[in-house]
Amino acid sequence: LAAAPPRLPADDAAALRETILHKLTYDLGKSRLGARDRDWFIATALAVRDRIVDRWIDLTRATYQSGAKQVYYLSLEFLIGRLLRDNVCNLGLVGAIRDALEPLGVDPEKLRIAEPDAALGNGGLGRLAACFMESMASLGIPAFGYGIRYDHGLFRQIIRDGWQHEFPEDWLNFGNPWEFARPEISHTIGFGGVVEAVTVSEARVKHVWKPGETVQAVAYDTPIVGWRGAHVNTLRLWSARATDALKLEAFNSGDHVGALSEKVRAESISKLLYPSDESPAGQELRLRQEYFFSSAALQDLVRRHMRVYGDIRSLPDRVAIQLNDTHPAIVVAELLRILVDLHDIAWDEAWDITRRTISYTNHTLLPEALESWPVPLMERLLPRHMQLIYLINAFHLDEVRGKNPDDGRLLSSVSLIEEGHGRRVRMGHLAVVGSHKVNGVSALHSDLLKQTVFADFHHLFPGRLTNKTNGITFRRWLQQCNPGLTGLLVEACGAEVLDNPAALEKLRPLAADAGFQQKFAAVKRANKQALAALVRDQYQLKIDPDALFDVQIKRIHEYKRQLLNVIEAVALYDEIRSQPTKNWTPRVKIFAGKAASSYHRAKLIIKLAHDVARVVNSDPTVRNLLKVVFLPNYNVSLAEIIVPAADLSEQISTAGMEASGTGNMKLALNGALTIGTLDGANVEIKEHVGDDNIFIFGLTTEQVAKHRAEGIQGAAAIAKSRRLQEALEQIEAGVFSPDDPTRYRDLVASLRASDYFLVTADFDSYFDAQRSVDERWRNPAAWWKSAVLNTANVGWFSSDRTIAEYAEEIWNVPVKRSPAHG
Ligand code: 26R
Repeated sequence: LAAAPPRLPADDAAALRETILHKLTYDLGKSRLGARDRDWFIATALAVRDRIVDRWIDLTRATYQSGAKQVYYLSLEFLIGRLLRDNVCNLGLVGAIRDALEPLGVDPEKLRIAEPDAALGNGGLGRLAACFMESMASLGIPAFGYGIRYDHGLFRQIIRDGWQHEFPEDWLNFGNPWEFARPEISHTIGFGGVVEAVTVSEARVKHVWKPGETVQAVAYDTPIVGWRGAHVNTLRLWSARATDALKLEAFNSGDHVGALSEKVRAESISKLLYPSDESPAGQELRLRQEYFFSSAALQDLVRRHMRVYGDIRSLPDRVAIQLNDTHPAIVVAELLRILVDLHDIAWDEAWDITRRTISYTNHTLLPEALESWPVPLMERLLPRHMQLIYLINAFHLDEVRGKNPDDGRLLSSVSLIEEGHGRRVRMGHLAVVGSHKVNGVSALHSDLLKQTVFADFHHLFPGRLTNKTNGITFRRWLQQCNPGLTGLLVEACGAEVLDNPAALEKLRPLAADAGFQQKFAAVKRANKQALAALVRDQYQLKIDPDALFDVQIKRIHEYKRQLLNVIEAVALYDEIRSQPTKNWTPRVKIFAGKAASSYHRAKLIIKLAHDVARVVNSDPTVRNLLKVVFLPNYNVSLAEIIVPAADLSEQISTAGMEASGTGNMKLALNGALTIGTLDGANVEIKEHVGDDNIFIFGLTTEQVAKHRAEGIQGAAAIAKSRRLQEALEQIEAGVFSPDDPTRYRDLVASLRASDYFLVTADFDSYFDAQRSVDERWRNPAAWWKSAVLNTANVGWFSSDRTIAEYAEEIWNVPVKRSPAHG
C-alpha cells in the first residue's frame, strides 16, 4: 500500500470509497468519526473482498464445467501473514485504495498494520504452503488448500530479561474479514469405536466402522487471489464443533459442566497449532488433528467429485492430492476406506486409485521429525484404519518378498510397522507406499532422501522419488515488501519483470555500472533506515544504517546453528577490543526467531544472544563497530521489514540438515549476499548467483558424516583454535552472565564433548568467511556488484517455477500462465 507498484490498471476510487463507508456503517455499525484503524481495515478488507467474490464464483463454476483436474494441497500449516496488501496488489487496486482513503483522512499504512498476521504455521513448511497457494492461483491451476482453522496460531513470543515466554495469539479476536463461514458445509469425523464384519454374500465380507465418538468439521473459506487477479482459488480451513453441542438433559438436571464437557473435548481439536517444529509432538490430540482435517478434506473432495462426475473410478483423472509432509499421511488409509468400505470397490482397484491420486512431499531428514504413531494408539483411535494399514503392509511386504526372497533386513526396513521398543506405524513409509510420486525440496535434500531414509524404497520403486526445489512468491517477497527495489527493477528491466522473473537477468550488465549500483544501494539504505527506526522506536536501541546488516531470521534450532553466529560475535568482540584501531567493518548482527516452548537448549541460545548483546552493545571500546540485536516475535510481517533491509544472509546449518530453506531465497532476491554452508537450496543458490557472489564455508555433507562416524569430539577443534578457545572460556566462565555464572556451563561442555552439530569443527572456517565478507564490504563497488548479481540471478527460485514443475511432473495439470524463468 505504501508505494504503488507501477503500471497497474487504475480503478474507480470513488466507488471503492463508497463501499468502504457503506461497510463501516452497515457491517461494523461505526461512524466515520468513531472508527479506529482496525475498523477501517475491516471495512476496506470487506470492500476488497467484494471485488474478489464474483470472479471466484465464476471461476469455480467454470472449473467444474470444463472438467479440469483439481489440485488439493493438504497441509496442517498455512503461514499466511497479512492479506490486505497481497490482495490489493494482485487485484491492481493499489492506487485506487490510496485515492479512496485519502479524502477520508485515513492512512493506508496504519490500516494495513492493523491486520493481525494469520500465523497458522511454525516456519518453512507452513510458509511454503502459503507461497504455493498464491502461485497456483497465479498460474491458473484450479486448487483447494485444506487445513485447520486454529483459534490460536503460533504463540506470541515475549522476551523478558532475555528469556522467551509464550503467550497465546488471538488472531480472530476482532473477526476475520477474509473468510466466509460455511456452516452448511460440514462433515462428520469419527474416532474410536469398533469395526463390525458383516457377511454380505458367501464371497464377501463388508467392514463397517462404528465410531465411538464423532466430531463435526465445519468449513471456513478464504479466497486466494493470483497475480493480476488471474485466478481465484479457495483455502478451506476446518473448525471442530461438537456433534451434540449441549446435552440438554444433563444441563437441566444441574450438571452444567458435564453438559458442556463433550463440546470442550470436540472443539479442542482446532483450538491450537502445535508449536513444535521438528521434534515429536507425540500427543493423542495431534493425531486427532491430523485425522480430523484429512478425513474432512477427503469427504469434501469425494463428495464434490461424485456430484460433478458421478463415478469414483475417475478420481485420479480429476483429482491430485498433495500431502505436505506426513501430517496428512493417514489420507492413504482413509481414501482406501472410502473406496473399499463405502463405495464397494475391490481392493486392487481401490489401491490403484489411491496411489494414482496421492503424492507426498518430504520436508526433513531429521530422525526426530519422522512421524510414527504407537500401534495401540492407532488401534484405539482409528481401528478400521489400523486394519487397512496392516493389509496394505501385508500386500506390500509380499511384493517385496517376491522380488527379494530371504532379505530380512530389507523387509524390516520398508515395513510400515516399526518393531522394537513398542510397535509403531511409520507415517513416512505409509506415504511413500501410497503415492505415485515422492519429492524432496532441494536437489541435495532429494539426493539424500534417495541415499538415506528412503534408499530401500528408491530401489524398490525406481522413479518414484523426485526433486522439486522450493520457491517463494515474488509478489509478496519482492513487489509488496520492497516497493523501492521493485521500482528500480521496472526502470531497469521493464514492467515485464513483474510477470516474468527471468527478466531480472537484464540486470546482469548493470551490475558493474556505478550509477546503477548507487541507485541499488540507495534503495537498500532506505530500507535499512526503516528497520533502524523500528528498532529505535520499539527497543530503544540505536543502530547505524551505514553498518553492514547481518541477519539470521528463522526458527531457533541447534542444527540451524544460531550458536555458531553468537560465538562468532564474541570472538569478533575480542578482536575489536584487542585491536581497536584496525579498519573494522561496522556490523549489526540481527537475530529473530522462535524456539519451541519445550526446547530448553534453543531457549538458552536466545538468552545467550541477549547476554552477549547487553555486554557488547554497552562497551564503549566497541563503539559502533559491533551491535547485536534480537528482535522478538518473528513472524511473516516482521520478515517483510527485515528481508528488504538485509545485507548479509546467514544460512549456516550443519551440512545435510536443512532440507531447503526458503528465507535464503527471499534474502538473495532482495540483494543480500549469503554466508552459508553447502546445505539445502544454498547449493543451488550458489550455482545461480556464481561462486564469487556467495560466501561458502564449512564441512560438506560427506565430511559431516565422516566426522560423526569417527566420533571426533569438539575438544579437538577447540584445541586448534585460539579464538574459539577464548570465546568459549568467557562464555563458560560467566563473563556474559555475571548474575548466574554457571548458566552456560553445560552448553559449552556439550560443545567440548560430542558437538553433534559441529559448531566447533566449522568455527574457524566460518570466522574466516566472515572476514572475507568484511573485506568485500570495504570495497563498495565489489559489494554492490555482488548484491545486484544476487537479485539478477535468482529468478529461478520463484514458486511459480516450482509449481509449474509439480503441475507437469506430479499432478499432470496444465498451467494457464507460463512461469517463464531463467
Ligand atoms: C512431526 C512434527 C513434530 C513436525 C516435524 C516437522 C512438525 C513440523 C515440522 C516442520 C518441518 C518439516 C519444516 O518446516 N521443514 C522445513 O520445510 C521447509 C519447506 O520445505 C524447508 O525449507 C526447511 O528446510 C525445512 O526445515
